[in-house]
Amino acid sequence: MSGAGRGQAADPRARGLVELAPEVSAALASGRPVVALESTIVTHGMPHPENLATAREVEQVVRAGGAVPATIAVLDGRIRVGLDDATLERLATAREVMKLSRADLAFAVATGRAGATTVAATMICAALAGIHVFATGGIGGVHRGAETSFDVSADLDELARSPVVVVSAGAKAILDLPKTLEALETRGVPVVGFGTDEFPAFWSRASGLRAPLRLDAPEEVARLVLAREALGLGGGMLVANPLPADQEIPAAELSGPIEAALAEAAVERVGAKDVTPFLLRRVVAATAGRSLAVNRAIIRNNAALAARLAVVLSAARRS
Ligand code: PSU
Ligand code: MN
Repeated sequence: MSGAGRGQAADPRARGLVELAPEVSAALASGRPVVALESTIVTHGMPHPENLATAREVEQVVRAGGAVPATIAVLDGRIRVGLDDATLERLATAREVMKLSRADLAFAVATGRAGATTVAATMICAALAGIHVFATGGIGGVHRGAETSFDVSADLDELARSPVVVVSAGAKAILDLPKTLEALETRGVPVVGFGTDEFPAFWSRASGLRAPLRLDAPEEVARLVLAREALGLGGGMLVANPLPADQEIPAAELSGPIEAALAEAAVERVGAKDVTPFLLRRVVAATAGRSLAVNRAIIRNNAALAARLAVVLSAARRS
């Protein structure tokens, strides 16, 4: 375990810039399970008030699974790991919150701007704090048309770099999923279908693509994490966790809304960081909110698995 002291980050250089909530700090100091949670879902991925409700319920799910939740954001010049309810509410209702990745995490710290962490930035902060398991909805990936736009999420490079297990429902069908899997393989990121042979497409269980690896129990995932550590391979991995069949939206029902959203994004010349939030908003509108309800179910489902994994992993490390 990291040996992080009370209120201090695991990496001594980050002291003073990373503030751990007392509960998170105490759990890490005694090797108890902690699950990191991102905040871009809250600020850019969902409308108010569903964003705040989701942020709260996801923390509850982690607690019910026996782990301590640590939602991460940048506020007042510091990386905050573990937010109290008032701070969560502040974030969920704030305007002008930056969407932070590796490129601009330090900018928000240096300027005192409020920032929400994407998968990439959450991985960096979790690793700094000594947290090894992180639950999100879906990771960013290779966008359709990336061969001309070069739009590839920094989440993929971060998965290759920061030693954190990310539990996600695969990646969204708004992306180019075959290219996303290719990019992960090139970067040496293990992609494990959890209880499935197929790589899930976020709202849908089916993508038509095989998950490169498959495991069926949290204990097996923990063994993989420990084997990677023992071999010194570095970097993180992706656990692709599909929704239960009775909760998904079948892929065929989403292709229309997704195509329409992509066409609109092209007409409006949406670019850079705005692409993912724009597409998500358009799909929510085109499905009359159904995709939003399913998005919430996905995050809960991933938080539950992440908690199980964190519990097993912390027990394994202590034995
Ligand atoms: N998937 C979602 N909701 C989101 C995101 C992904 O269901 O809000 C966010 C995550 O924070 C992810 C980011 O890391 O979008 C990827 O953005 P980009 O494509 O700009 O790298
Ligand atoms: Mn991008």
